[in-house]
Amino acid sequence: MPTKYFNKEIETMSRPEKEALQSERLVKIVKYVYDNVKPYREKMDAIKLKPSDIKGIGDIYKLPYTVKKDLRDNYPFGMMAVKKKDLVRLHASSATTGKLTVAGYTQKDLDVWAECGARSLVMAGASEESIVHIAYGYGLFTGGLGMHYAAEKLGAVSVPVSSGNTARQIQLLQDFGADILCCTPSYAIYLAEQMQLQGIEIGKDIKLKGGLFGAEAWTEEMRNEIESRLHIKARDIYGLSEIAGPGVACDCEFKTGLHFQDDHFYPEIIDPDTLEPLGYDTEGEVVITTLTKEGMPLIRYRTRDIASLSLSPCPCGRTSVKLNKVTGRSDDMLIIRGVNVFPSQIESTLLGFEGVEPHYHINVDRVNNLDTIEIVVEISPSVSIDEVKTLESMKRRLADKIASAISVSAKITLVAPGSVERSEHKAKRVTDFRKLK
Ligand code: DLL
Repeated sequence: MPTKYFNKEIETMSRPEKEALQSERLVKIVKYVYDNVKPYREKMDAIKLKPSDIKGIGDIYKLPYTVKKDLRDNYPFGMMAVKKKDLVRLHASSATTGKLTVAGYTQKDLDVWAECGARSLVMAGASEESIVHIAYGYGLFTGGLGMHYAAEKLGAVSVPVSSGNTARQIQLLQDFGADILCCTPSYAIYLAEQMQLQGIEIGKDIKLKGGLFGAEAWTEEMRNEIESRLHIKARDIYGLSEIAGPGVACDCEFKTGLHFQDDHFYPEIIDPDTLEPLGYDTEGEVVITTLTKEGMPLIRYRTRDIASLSLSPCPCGRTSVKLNKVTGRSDDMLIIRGVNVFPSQIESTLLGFEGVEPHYHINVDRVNNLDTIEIVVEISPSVSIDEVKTLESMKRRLADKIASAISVSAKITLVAPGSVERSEHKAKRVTDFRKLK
């Protein structure tokens, strides 16, 4: 069957044409951020770089990097290039401190994002005939609304179920007969398991054909599991709220890497320690420049994701640069059931909680295909380890506090003073038992 595209002209554009387009857009966006975003003007002035020094995509390395701290220091609106009246939506994700990382979008930004999502849906086999079951969370997280508008842009039917309530998800999948599923890969496996437990005949009662899975790192083995359990083709979709949600890159049926929507988002790979740009096929930190964004354009944004880029041709005919599966992060951010969690958020909650000490260890695991997080924390010497009632109440209150800080429920294990291993060097606070490589 010939490959289908959402936007054939762009998706199969020759590399020289694409580079000319990227050059033209980079020159424009650099002038735009210099004129409209004070932190960028300051960064460029500091290194005596004028917008006119950027003559094409080959000059991108001259530009300064942007990091999450820049967003935090300018929270909430200091990085926006437009007035509030021109923004139409805000999204946000966790940051290392209590503050969220905020992203603002204009209507044009949302249109571009929906277009990239629609290109991804087509890669998963969707068409305007499709029913797209969206089990990513709706809200500040970009998963739900991102895929929602993508499905509508394609002209498909979106089913905005959001996350949770698995029994209802399964019921609706049967009743509405969705052919495309969007959720985290771990939830896809969980859904399959629950369907099997209920004796549902996948393939007969469930009509799914394809799915777009992302928001967390996953392996080829996991892809095989999802494909065989749900009888579908599983595609990997990548994105981040600061740039755009799902749809920044996505893989096609040939699985040669995730096609980067590089007419709108320009990727680079750098060495996270020396910050030197690395070439193709070398793993390093993914850095992205938004080429067309109006609301919150970002120049050379350090994503902290570890992956490599490739220019090898894909039999599907798409010509974009490809992102090889993200294998990890260059910071300590954990992704638990698709939710970004920084250990520092847990630490500040523990520090503000009476009766426990800042000696803790975080265990992350995957049980029955769902991520779990356990926080082992020492009680203060003033609390008696024998007072079961007091400990139970502490555990409950702490669990509530942690859940509201990180948006994921955690198991709390209270231990006697002195039992968490001390370190003379950098404390190793997290053990991740999930096998992702
Ligand atoms: O996770 C956007 C998204 C929603 C992508 C739904 C795909 C599907 P954030 O919450 O800002 O946005 O988290 C972004 O999640 O920097 C990666 O570390 C990780 N991530 C996202 N997609 C993938 C993927 C959304 N396909 C952070 N593989 C990113 C590996 C992923 N990691």
